[in-house]
Amino acid sequence: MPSTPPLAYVIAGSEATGGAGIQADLKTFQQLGTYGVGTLTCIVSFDPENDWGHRFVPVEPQVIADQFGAATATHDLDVVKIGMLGTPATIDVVARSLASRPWRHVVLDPVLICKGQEPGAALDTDTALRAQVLPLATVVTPNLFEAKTLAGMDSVETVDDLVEAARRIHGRLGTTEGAGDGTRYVAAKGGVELPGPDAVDVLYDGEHVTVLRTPKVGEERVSGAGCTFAAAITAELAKGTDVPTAVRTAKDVVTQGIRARVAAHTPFDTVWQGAYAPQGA
Ligand code: PXL
Repeated sequence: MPSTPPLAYVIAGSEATGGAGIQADLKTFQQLGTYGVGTLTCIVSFDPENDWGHRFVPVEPQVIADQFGAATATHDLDVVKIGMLGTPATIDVVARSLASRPWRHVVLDPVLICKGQEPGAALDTDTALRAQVLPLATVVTPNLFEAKTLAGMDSVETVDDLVEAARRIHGRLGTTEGAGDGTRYVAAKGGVELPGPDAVDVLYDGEHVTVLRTPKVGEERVSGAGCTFAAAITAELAKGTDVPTAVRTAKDVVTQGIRARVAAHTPFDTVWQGAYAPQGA
């Protein structure tokens, strides 16, 4: 008998070492008991000869559209994560594809700058992301830098600043159309970037602020944490969980994945999604 696992879809870039990008997304989907489907937007290859800088190659817009067509014709997909897009042309085709059908949830990880891209090109990309994709998101998961940029703030240095950034970003999200009950959420990640003993994230739904804290695991950033967080939210939503519960589970997945992080020859370690087990299980 064929089975019908929950389906989780991701539109994101490849990060060739396996630590971040669609590789991290699909591992997270699998670990959380969902069937992963992926559309590739770009290929990032870190350069071991050049301080692990990012070499970035976009996928042709038509090829992105073709992948989207294949994925959506094959499966009834209604929850999608958007990861790295990288160019205005990619943002355009992804935004048009997303708008062509209804979604229960669009989880946007607003990956803004990739080391090695021209600053001018990155600015165009930020503007296009804000204008074309942000309004389609039901959940957006900026890190500190992305929160500051999307909110148009000069600095984000405290939990209060992060809450203010989340409020401002919420104002840029779309209104009721599409999403389950119409509520939109900003899950802004302080991670290790905010001072203090805890990794603090802020969830804002347009009305209520929830502050989530777990003790920091070291002070170093771990590659793939942001990708894993948004992918875990996506998988939990695909299984039918509500957003606040999905965000709590995602924080737990990332915390456990960082505790069990994978050592590598890069200057940073990477998240091990395979370590996650639901608490109490
Ligand atoms: O972690 C952000 C990220 C997302 N997607 C791709 C990446 C990276 C960072 O390197 O390469 C493809």
